[in-house]
Amino acid sequence: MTDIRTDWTRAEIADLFDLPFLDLLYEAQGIHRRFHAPNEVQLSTLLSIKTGGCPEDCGYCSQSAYAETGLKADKLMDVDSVLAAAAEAKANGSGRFCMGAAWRNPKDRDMDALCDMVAGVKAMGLETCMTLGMLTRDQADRLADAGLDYYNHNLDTSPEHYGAVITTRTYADRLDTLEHVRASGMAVCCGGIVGMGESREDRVGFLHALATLPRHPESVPVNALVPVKGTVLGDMLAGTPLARIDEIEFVRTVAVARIAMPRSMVRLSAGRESMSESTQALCFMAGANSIFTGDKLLTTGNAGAGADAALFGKLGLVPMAADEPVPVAAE
Ligand code: SAM
Ligand code: DTB
Ligand code: SF4
Repeated sequence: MTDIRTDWTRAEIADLFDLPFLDLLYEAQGIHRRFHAPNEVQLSTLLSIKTGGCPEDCGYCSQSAYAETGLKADKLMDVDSVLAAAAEAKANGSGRFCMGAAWRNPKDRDMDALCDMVAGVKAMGLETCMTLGMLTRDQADRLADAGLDYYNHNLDTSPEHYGAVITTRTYADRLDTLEHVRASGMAVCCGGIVGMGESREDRVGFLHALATLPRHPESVPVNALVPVKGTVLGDMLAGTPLARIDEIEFVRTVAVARIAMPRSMVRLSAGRESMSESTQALCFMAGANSIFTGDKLLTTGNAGAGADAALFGKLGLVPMAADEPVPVAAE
């Protein structure tokens, strides 16, 4: 059996989820140690370069025009302000700068500014990542040529649960964008959200969809829903037992992602601010080896540098060197 498999069956993924918790963690940690430095964690910093007023109806998102979150819709930031934020992220020890825009897709008229941002951030010695919605092949090529290392585009959940969360773009649309990103030679960052009221079977389907892509994403963000008041999901789940994902189930999801996609970086993403140190430590044990740093994600809060430094100190974790080559999976 080769180590990296893209032929996982749903039953195999479901069986991993069903393992006794300690067996699951033991297996995930063993795989983690074969493929990754056990105590190194990659650090990424997010910046919302275009906030709010998004035409998509993603039920979790504070930036959707369908949400009543009172968030002001901004225009695309200017290049210099983005570069100033990137310089600050670098000074704070981050290795990757991820720029997010609340768009269905970038307009061609935005491409010059976006490429300037990528080239400028890259010139600082940071890895570059963008998440701008759907991309055409031409747009992906332009961003890749400008020096974009990673493109983030999430599948978000299982194909079955997807329609309960988003109706304005399809799963197939997302797969098309991922194909364009791959074809342009960039590394793929693709994951999703747990805690949206989905079932265990949906979490199985979500990881199955990721682990059976033609090539595993180099980066797999696992977000725990940050329930935002005024969003469909934030309001629907408020006050219900589903309002927050069970933390053991969250750790299981991280562990199964690690086992199914051994080489990928698994990022403990949104939702960390409200997670105990012990749960985060279990996530690292389960194979998470990347986080977002800083006190803000795109629009919501994040753990912050002080809390992270304290946690890393307690656990003996160290930031991953930022100068390792971007690991685009070779066939
Ligand atoms: N507009 C672009 C897109 O959706 O492709 C990029 C930005 S979007 C905010 C990136 C990802 O953030 C989403 O796919 C979703 O997985 C995650 N996300 C957004 N809001 C979230 C929330 N409230 N809690 C957890 N994750 C969230
Ligand atoms: C991802 O999967 N998580 C990040 C990143 N990709 C762009 C975004 C999390 C956003 C959390 C909600 C917010 O701050 O608005
Ligand atoms: Fe728009 Fe992205 Fe938010 Fe969906 S997740 S509403 S596409 S910003």
